[in-house]
Amino acid sequence: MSENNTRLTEYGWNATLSNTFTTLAPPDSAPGRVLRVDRGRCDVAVAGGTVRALSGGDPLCTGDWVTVAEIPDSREPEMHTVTSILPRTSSIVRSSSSGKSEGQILAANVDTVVIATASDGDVDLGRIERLLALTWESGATPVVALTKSDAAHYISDTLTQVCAIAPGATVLAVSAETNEGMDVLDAVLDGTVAILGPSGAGKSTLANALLADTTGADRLETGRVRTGDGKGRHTTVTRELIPFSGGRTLIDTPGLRGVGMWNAAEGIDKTFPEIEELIAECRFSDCAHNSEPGCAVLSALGRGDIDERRLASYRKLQRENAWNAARSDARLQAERTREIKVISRQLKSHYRGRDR
Ligand SMILES: Nc1nc2c(ncn2[C@@H]2O[C@H](COP(=O)(O)OP(=O)(O)O)[C@@H](O)[C@H]2O)c(=O)[nH]1
Ligand SMILES: [Mg+2]
Ligand SMILES: [Zn+2]
Repeated sequence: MSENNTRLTEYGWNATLSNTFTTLAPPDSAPGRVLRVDRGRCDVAVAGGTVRALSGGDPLCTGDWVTVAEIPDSREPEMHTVTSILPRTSSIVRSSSSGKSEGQILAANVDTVVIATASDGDVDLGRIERLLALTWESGATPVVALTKSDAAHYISDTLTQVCAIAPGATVLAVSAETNEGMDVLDAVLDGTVAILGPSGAGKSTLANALLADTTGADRLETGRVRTGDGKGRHTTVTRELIPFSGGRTLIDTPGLRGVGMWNAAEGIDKTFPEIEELIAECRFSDCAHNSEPGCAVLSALGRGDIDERRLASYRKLQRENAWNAARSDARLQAERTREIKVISRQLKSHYRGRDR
């Protein structure tokens, strides 16, 4: 690793990335990490500081490792362009609402996802399962944080309930107010950490608490109503990557209103292992678990071995995943048909020109 890349180690630069860079980098480009993306531009941390760059052709997202090159004689001084994206170790993808045939990448190269859920009100188990499926699918490790434990009435019941629906994941009760559970949370966070959850879950407050050692002051705007300047509520609008203690980085995200399943079959299976195991025992390999004879899922349900709510949640995510896959297949098909038409038109005019 070259000496002048030490600043990049704060952002997670390591020997593996260094090797990849040496192998894949276009000439005259430097390595960097995308901190945030806005309107075709991005902020990229490079060895010498942070530069603005044009995003280039492929969709980029916060957390991407890229190569950049300075644009000579650019009207904007020191404007760079992204020349390539290094292979991602993980990517958090949801179905895009924009009607494209691809999913939308929320963040790349994330090691740990904190699923923030406020524990001071009703806990939406289905939403936690949805975010678990998204996280398992991404390749990152999920940690469920039940936030605002200082304001919760039945925190131990909630903990038990959430542990039961999050097999394989760490579940913690935390409070940024009293610091309960914060040291344990800090200890289980590894590498690049993304905090996901609905608006008001306490994501930015949690991020500020984790960053406090590094930045000394609140770095991110939270939903706290500011009394001094009467400016009211401030909420996170962009995804931004910030370095913090132990060579880790943190991505605070805006509240996600919808997180549709996208190519998440494996993630869904990993979220519902008890259902997944049963499916292998169904008599028919294409069993829909509705009324088929020899259905292991239905008999387990009848015996009370699996939870009806879990099964409904599983079905909902499966249906959504299948629907998005079919929709994207249809779009891809339409795009391909369009391309073929264009090509055959070009061929026709080519031959017409030749025959003349
Ligand atoms: N009592 C209590 N309130 C909290 C805690 N963490 C966050 N809050 C409050 O929850 C609201 C939303 O917090 P914020 O971090 O902006 O949520 P975000 O939208 O997920 O980023 C704010 O009013 C916070 O003050 C906590 O640990 N305890
Ligand atoms: Mg926020
Ligand atoms: Zn079945």
